[in-house]
Amino acid sequence: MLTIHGVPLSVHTRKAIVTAILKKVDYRFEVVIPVIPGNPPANWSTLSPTGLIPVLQDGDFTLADSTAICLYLDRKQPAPPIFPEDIRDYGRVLWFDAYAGGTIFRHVVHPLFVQTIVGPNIRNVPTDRAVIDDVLTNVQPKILGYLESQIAGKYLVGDTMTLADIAIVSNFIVYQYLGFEIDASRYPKLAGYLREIAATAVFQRALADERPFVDQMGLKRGFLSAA
Ligand SMILES: N[C@@H](CCC(=O)N[C@@H](CS)C(=O)NCC(=O)O)C(=O)O
Repeated sequence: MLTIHGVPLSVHTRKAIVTAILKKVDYRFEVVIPVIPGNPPANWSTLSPTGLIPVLQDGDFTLADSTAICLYLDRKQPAPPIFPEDIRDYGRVLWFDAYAGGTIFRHVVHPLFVQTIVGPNIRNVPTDRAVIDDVLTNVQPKILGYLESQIAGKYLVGDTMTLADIAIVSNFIVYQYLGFEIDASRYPKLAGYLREIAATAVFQRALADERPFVDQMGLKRGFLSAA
């Protein structure tokens, strides 16, 4: 059986978990919380050269990157695929995955997470409201506007769930856990898309499994009742 190390509510860990659930790959979960000093196991730097989560172990084989893990799972259990056949759609899925990690996470979700959770609750550093305001006012509108322009159906690319949906929606789950909301009057397609993907059976199963962590951390789950 595979082992996924990470925190179920982390953006990148959820990518691995949702992909495993979608493909009905059996896995066990090991909780590793890198932001809590002393939490990672002694061999963590061997498992994760960057120190980040998630990490996948399949027997004596180890992978430490969510996209690498999802691609590995896609080969290990090809059905259902998380990449479309069409070459351009394939390229677009890779693009959205890169955009999710390199832009949405890096410039929106990560700074909001650090300012609302890691700083005040773990590192004893007060929230810097100016950072949050800058993300919401100057950074986020371009990203949300772009996504709004890309949504034409239930899924971002093609007519089945792909890594694009898994990666993008995973970011906005955390965004909403933190109490931030997508303005549905300004971004109606994006708001509807996020609701629909969160309501799929695979996401519902992943979200149910992470609920104890969400409750323990006092995060917001109200947005999921609409899903
Ligand atoms: N490119 C990596 C990014 C992983 C990443 O940023 N993980 C975050 C959690 S979502 C993490 O480990 N943060 C802990 C830290 O920054 O110390 C991937 O896709 O797996």
